[in-house]
Amino acid sequence: MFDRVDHVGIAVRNLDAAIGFYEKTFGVSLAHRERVDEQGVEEAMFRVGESWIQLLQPLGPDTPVGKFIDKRGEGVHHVGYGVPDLRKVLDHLKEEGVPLIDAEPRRGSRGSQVAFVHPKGVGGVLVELVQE
Ligand code: MC0
Repeated sequence: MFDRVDHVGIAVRNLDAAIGFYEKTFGVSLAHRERVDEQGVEEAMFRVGESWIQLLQPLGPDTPVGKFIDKRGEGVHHVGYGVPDLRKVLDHLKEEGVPLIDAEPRRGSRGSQVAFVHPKGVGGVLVELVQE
């Protein structure tokens, strides 16, 4: 059902500072930067093998990542899994009774289709399903 770890999303307060840290410390180069207003974030992506590290700065306090940082501080925010057929996976999760944040696919970054699964159904881990 999942065919890869697409990305790990990491909540940061200051995107420019975090990009600088990742480049200098881990020797990775910025591959993509995008503001996604629908999700209330600006993101920066680094390629690592077939996966991405995604740094997320909230666009304001009343956004998913803004609220997360207020409550828990910076850190791992979600895991994104690549799926070949997002609708099929959503139908399967509905049948399994797993609580979904998005019952239907919506627009993610890089032109992808995404849907989030509620952390209360996944042992406290926010999961994003990504179809490129
Ligand atoms: C909140 N909670 C989390 C969490 N965010 N648990 C694990 N991981 C997270 N990231 C927990 C809180 O601690 C709390 O637990 C409960 O969920 C309710 O939290 P809340 O602060 O009251 O917030 P809600 O309920 O308003 O919203 C939480 C929810 C929301 C996960 C539903 O953040 C959401 O819809 N997220 C999906 C969209 C998203 O995250 N977008 C930003 C990434 P307790 O135990 O205290 O009840 S955008 C992105 O990633 C894009 C650009 C992309 O890749 O394409």
